Amino acid sequence: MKRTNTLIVLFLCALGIQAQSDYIHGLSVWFDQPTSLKGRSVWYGGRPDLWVGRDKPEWAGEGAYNPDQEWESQSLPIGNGSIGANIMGSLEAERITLNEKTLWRGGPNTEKGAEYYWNVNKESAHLLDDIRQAFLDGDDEKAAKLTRENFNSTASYEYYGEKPFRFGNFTTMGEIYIETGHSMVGLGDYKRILSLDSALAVVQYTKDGVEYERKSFVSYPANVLVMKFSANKPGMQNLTFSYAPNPVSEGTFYHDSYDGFMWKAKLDNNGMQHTVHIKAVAKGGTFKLQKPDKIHIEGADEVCFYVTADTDYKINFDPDFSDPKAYVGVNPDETTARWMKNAVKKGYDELFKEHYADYSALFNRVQLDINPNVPTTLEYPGVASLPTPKRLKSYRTGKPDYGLEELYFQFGRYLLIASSRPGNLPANLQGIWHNNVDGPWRVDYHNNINLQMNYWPACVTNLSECMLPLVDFIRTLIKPGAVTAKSYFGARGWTASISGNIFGFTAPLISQDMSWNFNPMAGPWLATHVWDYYDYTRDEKFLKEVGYDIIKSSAMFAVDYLWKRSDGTYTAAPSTSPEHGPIDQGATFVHGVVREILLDAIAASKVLGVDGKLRKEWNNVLANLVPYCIGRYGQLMEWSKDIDDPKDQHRHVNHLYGLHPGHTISPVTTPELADASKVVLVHRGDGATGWSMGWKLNQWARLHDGNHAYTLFGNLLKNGTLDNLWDTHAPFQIDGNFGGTAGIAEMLMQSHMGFIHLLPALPDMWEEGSVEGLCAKGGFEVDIRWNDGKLVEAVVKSNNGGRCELLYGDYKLTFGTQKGSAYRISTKNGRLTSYKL
Ligand code: FUC
Repeated sequence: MKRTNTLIVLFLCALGIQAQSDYIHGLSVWFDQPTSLKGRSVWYGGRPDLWVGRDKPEWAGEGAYNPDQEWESQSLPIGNGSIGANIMGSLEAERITLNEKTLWRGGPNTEKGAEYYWNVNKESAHLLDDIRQAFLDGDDEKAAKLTRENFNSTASYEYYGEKPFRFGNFTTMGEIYIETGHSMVGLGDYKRILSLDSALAVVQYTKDGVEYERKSFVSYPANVLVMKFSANKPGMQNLTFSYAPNPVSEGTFYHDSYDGFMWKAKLDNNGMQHTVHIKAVAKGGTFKLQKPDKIHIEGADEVCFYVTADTDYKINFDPDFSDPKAYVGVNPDETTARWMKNAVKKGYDELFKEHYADYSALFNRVQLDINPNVPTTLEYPGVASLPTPKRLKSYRTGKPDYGLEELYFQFGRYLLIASSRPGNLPANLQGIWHNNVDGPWRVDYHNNINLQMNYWPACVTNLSECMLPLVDFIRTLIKPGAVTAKSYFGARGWTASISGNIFGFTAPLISQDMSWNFNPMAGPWLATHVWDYYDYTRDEKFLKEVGYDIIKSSAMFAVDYLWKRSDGTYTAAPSTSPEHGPIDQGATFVHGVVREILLDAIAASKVLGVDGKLRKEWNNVLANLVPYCIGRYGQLMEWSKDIDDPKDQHRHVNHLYGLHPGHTISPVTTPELADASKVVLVHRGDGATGWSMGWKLNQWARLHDGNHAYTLFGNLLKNGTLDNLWDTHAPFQIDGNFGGTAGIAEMLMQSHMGFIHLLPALPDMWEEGSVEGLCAKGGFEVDIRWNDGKLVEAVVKSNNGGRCELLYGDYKLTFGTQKGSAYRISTKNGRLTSYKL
């Protein structure tokens, strides 16, 4: 985005001024066509005719297809990490899907109680010797059979697999309708805009000569969804507000006079209490129709609706396995009443001011400007003023649009702020947004790439506090995960498996398909993020009080899980490469994760000066771990045998874990392994589902091949992105958005190898540009400006003091820094120089 536009928008937003064109010319995702209301009854897989008013849809919406296609591709997502909403912007009625992050079915409070819920792991550890002996005997089929039959659990992943459904699923908080009485006749100038500059959704149109506007945002400080309906003429608001609850919740409407109501309910399967509190405040006009579930206003000048929602869910790091209420906390009537009182007292303007201050303090930390001076004739003329779907369409035909690329990068940051804020759970498979009773993969926490990918952009794009919900989530896994670690592997520490819920579920699922269901590296992989958080922030207090125990116990698990062979070497047996291939006696992916967590644990123990003896053990395992191998095609081998197929284009590129997200393969330190990784990426091709392209983009960037990384980024935008810029697998999955944003940062700056690498993978197409505010490991913030594909200057701000090592091309520079000081870096007389500012 061109900076002048940003400034205008920020200035106008700060003043609370409404200026239609400024929203679309800022960083915005926008549409010029209203959506229909046809997806309104989505709860029976889009078949409202199946609704008979009593049978409850336990299952609706599955696989790659969301029955409400408009919701998926045309809606505008807003959120504050707790409350999520999608603004549909239909004309006759504003339709808003509502979510609260903790509204989940399943858990220990289901019908058969806590002990049943937790009694899910199988005691299989004693079989490891037999499995390993089978590998020694060359009987891989026996090893596979024993693994298949014993390393699953008793928990179904589908509601129809068991009653009660223990694993559960993320579920909708219902839908809001605000009928306007408008028809499409006489409609003009329609726009539905998501302004990333202010985290505000705006719907504008003219009708019979009157300009109408709806503005919506979800405030993090006030925990409320705020919607304002206005027009440029008084008395034009004739609105009927209604709310349709989640059909699997059972409850009662309570009305508050004419202008508000509450829905107090419990989920059918686990009794989770939840409350939605709604209030309307009008300027002028009259409230009519005293109904418990409706608000009707006639002839108002302006109406503000406030909606707040909560559940009784309580995060618990130390659940009592006999207590069905281990995750039950405060009555949501109390919290929502408090939030509502505060919201109404403050009113729209003050709430927006507070929201804007909170949001922009995070969002504005990073600026990206690509080819700001490119002659517009090189870009598609006028592209910047097209609605987003048309921009995407033009981009798909190969026409450059650097503004769209910047927008995609910033959209990932926007989504993270909207779906992951301290005090609530991490972003799930769809962030915080889902429109159905149940959904693909239970809209869960998927631990074999997806949840991890969600957090790749957090620290590097200067949003480290958005990572804290992930750390809290990991803490929920430790106690139950210790049982899982012991049952299946006789191991110390803890681990998780493929799928997580919000009730500490760490076991594998019932399936015997080990390719996905055998995933003991879930725990260690998650724990590497805890070290990353420390490494970026250098928050030693965090490491000491929270982080270290997680990292240490994961490293202990990893060591115990490995098979120590008689020659003293360690290998992962049994193991799998997620979602792909056989049960193996040394999947490269597992070794990659083990290396990473052991290196993290060694570094962490050194920082804190503790656990010297353990550190020795970790170093010894690292030294004796089966090495990475290069196979017959020159490829990095995925399994212990050289069975890779060069035609295999599987979406998971697990064996390159050490290249990315890990750091044990790099063109700088292990050039042969980097070359072998490149062979794998060439074999896998440049296509795939959304998140997979996002992953390969990061991996090409780590190979310092900017042009190839750019190809993957282009393919992600062209083939893995919906009109509203949401990533699609299909269906919508948010991981690809986050992977994409992280990948762009990786193209511009990397810091995983112990030094800050400036412009490591700059594509030729990005001739000129600048990025400000990226974060590097070691506690640095980095601004970079380049021209003609070359570094002009960089500014490194040291937030923590200490030595700074830099690499740019063949130039290296090391210098001491003072906490709080900034240094200008430039190339002069054939070398890199630093100058304290
Ligand atoms: C991983 C992927 C699937 C899907 C699921 C949610 O297991 O392999 O394709 O994205 O997560």
